Amino acid sequence: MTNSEQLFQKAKTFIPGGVNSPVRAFRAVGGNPVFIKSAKGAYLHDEDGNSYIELINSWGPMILGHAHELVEKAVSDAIQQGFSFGAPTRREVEMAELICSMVPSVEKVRMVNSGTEATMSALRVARGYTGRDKLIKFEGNYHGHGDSFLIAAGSGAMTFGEPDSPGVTKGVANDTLTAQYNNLTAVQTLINANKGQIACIILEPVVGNMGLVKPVEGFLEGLRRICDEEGIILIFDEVMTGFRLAKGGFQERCGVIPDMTTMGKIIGGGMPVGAYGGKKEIMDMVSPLGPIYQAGTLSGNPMAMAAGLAMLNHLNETPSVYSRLEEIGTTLTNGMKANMDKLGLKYTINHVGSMFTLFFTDQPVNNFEDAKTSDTALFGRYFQAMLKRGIYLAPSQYEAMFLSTALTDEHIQMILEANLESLREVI
Ligand code: KE4
Repeated sequence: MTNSEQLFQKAKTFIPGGVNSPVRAFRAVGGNPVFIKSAKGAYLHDEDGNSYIELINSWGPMILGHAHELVEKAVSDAIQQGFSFGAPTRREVEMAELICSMVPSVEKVRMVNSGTEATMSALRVARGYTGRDKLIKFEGNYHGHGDSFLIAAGSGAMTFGEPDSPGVTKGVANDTLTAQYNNLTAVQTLINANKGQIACIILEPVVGNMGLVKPVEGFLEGLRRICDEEGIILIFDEVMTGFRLAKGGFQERCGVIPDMTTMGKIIGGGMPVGAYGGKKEIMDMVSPLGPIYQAGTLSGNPMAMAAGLAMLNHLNETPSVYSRLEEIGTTLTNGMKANMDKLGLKYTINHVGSMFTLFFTDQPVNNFEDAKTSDTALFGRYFQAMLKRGIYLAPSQYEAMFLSTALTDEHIQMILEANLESLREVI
């Protein structure tokens, strides 16, 4: 047995499924997960001495590559001053001011410890602000594991959602309505059937969690119009896209400004950080200023703030990061298209900036139904073939790849060579 196999065997004795987050168990692609010992730049190094050029970057945070010296220095300096105080600190003020200056929709912001905490809190604030109970989310969008978001679509506008996990109650499911992504008619139908009862609409403005799916022309603008007409809070869940697709998130790129934004991943520079923010009149409802309660022992933790500030300040001051990421994304996806065309394969590649997904389907992918036409068994074989060649992809067809500026032109060529060889092996 390899060291990873031995570790996985032992992990399953003490941790459910042997992992602390389900997707890491490789169940969607088969085989056993490799256990990572260290990472630097564009590489992961596992417990058996194998190295991988990686395209997950901790599911987004490592946009500058692993263990970037800027972040490393910030954390090592911060450690000298103590680890956690549970009291207000200078860095939290600097972080809040920086986020408000970078993200167009954010006038006030509250730090939390994960994307899940951010979306749970934003939902509570939207409900408290509007006095309404229901929310609309979209199939194929993931907003963390809060009960209100673990809801499968109901069969029609009048039928409410169904719990998507044991432990989520019918009562919770009754307040969650689900629509098809990119379908404004479906949204309007739900609103008409639940007039005056909907607190918020929450979505990923570019979806990463069904594989990458882009908003079609007019979709985001339509949601903005509908929310204005109906007094509904529009929440962009930019936990993935925030600070990645532009320094101000996708809202900076598309020009549609939500009422609230949830953030995570990059914001912590690799440390556990989330945040939610939005219009001052909404955020002023949050305790201790307002009546809506939300709290956290480690929120705004000084070491995490140091890591996040180092990363966000660099992104804010270095526009060339985003032009380089666009260049890497375009070169990589064009190269993969050329490889697939050379082999006469049917595929769809959806790409925005430093995020993309290669779908093994012959049709466009604009919603979850489309995504589910993909050949997930073929994706699993492709994933293993790429891993064998030292390329670490997201272990599911329904995830996006996340690029970093640590990828060189040589890395891109190595990935494309592995892509062609792997496709030849598995088709
Ligand atoms: P966390 O609680 O995992 O920090 O964030 C939840 C979350 C919220 N919103 C969006 C748009 C997200 O993508 C996420 C988490 N993303 C997943 C990747 N599909 C994290 C990976 C995992 O679950 O292990």
